[in-house]
Amino acid sequence: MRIALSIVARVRVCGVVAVFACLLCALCQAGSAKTDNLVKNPGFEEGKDVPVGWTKPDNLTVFWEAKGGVKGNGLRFDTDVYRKEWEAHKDAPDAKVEKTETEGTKYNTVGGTAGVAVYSEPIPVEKDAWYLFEYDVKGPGGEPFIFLNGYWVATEEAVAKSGTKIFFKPFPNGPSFSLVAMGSSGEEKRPPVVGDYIMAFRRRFVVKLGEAPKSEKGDWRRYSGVVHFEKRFNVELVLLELYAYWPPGNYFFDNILMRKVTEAEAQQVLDEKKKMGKAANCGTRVGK
Ligand SMILES: [Ca+2]
Repeated sequence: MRIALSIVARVRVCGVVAVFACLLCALCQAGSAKTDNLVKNPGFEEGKDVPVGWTKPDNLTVFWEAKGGVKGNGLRFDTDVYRKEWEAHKDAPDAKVEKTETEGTKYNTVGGTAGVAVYSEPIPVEKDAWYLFEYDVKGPGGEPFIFLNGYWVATEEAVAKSGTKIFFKPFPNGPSFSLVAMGSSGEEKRPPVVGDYIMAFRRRFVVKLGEAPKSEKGDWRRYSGVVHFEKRFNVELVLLELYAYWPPGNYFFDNILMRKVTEAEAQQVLDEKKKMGKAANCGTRVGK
């Protein structure tokens, strides 16, 4: 509401200036206001040994790197690691490990199988609200993405009706969240208990790096998209899942944004993407 009001105020102040341009400028300013971003530590700058607000890097496939971002720190995903080595490392995550250089088809790498994922801390959302998502990503090609996983909390009634599900704990001592498939780490198959989070919504925000112009290969790109949590999904909170897989290589993430917007603002983003057509698939080049 605060954003909507501020836009109205700015439009009024702008007076004779074209209302549309004014609205855009208000949107930009709203987007840069730190407090609007619901993502904790969105640029990976905070933390001592691990980045605050994100699952712990395993230092084999996920690295928290100084200068790994568009600005300052970022996350680097190395999907060019043999799956076997990754599996072994999951059982002893604190042991130091050096990857073996891979060769051949690379279908037996993490990039060719499970992929690499990092999760945000749970972010509460409002029902029937619209949200804007943006992030920066860089990589050798392929289609890295952010999964938006929406959940509701299991009540006694829901537990009684529910069958066995796959659960995992992204953060030690935190609640369990259901998954659609095995694949990350520490999953268990069991019936839900009260307080578990049950997945009710899943949306991918993909950047098709392979479709970027050749002259821009390897550059950072920024994705923008919107989502509407319709009441029927009953989403109470979301986990953002940063994900990369094929082709095997190094992918980088930075500047993750999630912020509540009005339906009109969301529509503006959708219209802009429609205008861009297929070019929107690979996001926009950062700094352009
Ligand atoms: Ca950063």
